Amino acid sequence: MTVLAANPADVANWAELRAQLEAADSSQKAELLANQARLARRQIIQMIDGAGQGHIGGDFSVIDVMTTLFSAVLNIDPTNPTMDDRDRFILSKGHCSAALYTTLAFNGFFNRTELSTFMAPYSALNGHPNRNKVPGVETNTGPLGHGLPVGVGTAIAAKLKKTGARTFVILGDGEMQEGSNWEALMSAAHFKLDNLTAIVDRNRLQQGARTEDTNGLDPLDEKLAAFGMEVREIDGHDFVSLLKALEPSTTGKPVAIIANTKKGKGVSFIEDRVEWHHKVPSKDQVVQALEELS
Ligand SMILES: Cc1ncc(C[n+]2csc(CCOP(=O)(O)OP(=O)(O)O)c2C)c(N)n1
Repeated sequence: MTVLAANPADVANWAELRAQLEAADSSQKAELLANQARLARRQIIQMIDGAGQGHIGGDFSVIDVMTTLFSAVLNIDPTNPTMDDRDRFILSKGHCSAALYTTLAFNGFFNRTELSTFMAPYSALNGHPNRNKVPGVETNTGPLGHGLPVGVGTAIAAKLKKTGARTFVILGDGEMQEGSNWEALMSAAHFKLDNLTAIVDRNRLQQGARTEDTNGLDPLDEKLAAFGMEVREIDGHDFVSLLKALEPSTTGKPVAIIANTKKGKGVSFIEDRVEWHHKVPSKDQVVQALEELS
């Protein structure tokens, strides 16, 4: 098994982008983050092309949220991924591992050259993320409905240890059909976990169909509020809104962000099309997608 380690060049890039973002005004911030997310989408499409498998639709809907978190929000140190007071990030929709690996590598957790091994035999970069193989992965995910319960645990632990650490969990909207999420939300509200932010990637598609046609969630805002969340609903591709929504709770309640996104965002023929949940682009489509993302 490969042991993945921080790469100094990527750590330097991460630190430089962080410094630029800190000095930037809000429109410059959005521009810097958009560029980073564009590069991530290019990387993801090349990984899926190389592996011949992956979940491009959900990777592209969520990559703007993840880019914002890792580049601008999370208290992390890629050279010390188990730092005690780090913020915890959990990608509960673990099938979007290409987006997670790209984000971790771009932010210095391991060498980005490893990304070309995505889903190859003996690679650490499995289809679903494994915390024992990949630095920065807090918990194994893939079976839907487990990330938020773990996030409730890390948020409670941070309270007990008084570290001030925040926990962020990204869930798919189809994933919200798993009852375990609603049990976790009840606990989050009960324990007043204002250090927990649950982000629903509301792309309105799941595997094989539209979410509202399968097992509808609307009115999701009202349901989350009824479960005791401070609800923030935003355009999940708008970096200014994302930065604002990712700020700490103002009410003492856990935060739930409904990030309205498009599955496949960024490439015209992939956007909002159900078949691109895990369809693999042809060689011509890879060229076209890279052109659109250039
Ligand atoms: C418990 C469980 N059931 C089924 C699956 C198979 N599965 C993988 S992705 C997916 C659809 C998820 O939809 P959503 O949460 O909306 O993710 P997104 O559309 O953002 O990719 C399903 C059913 C799984 N990974 N885990």
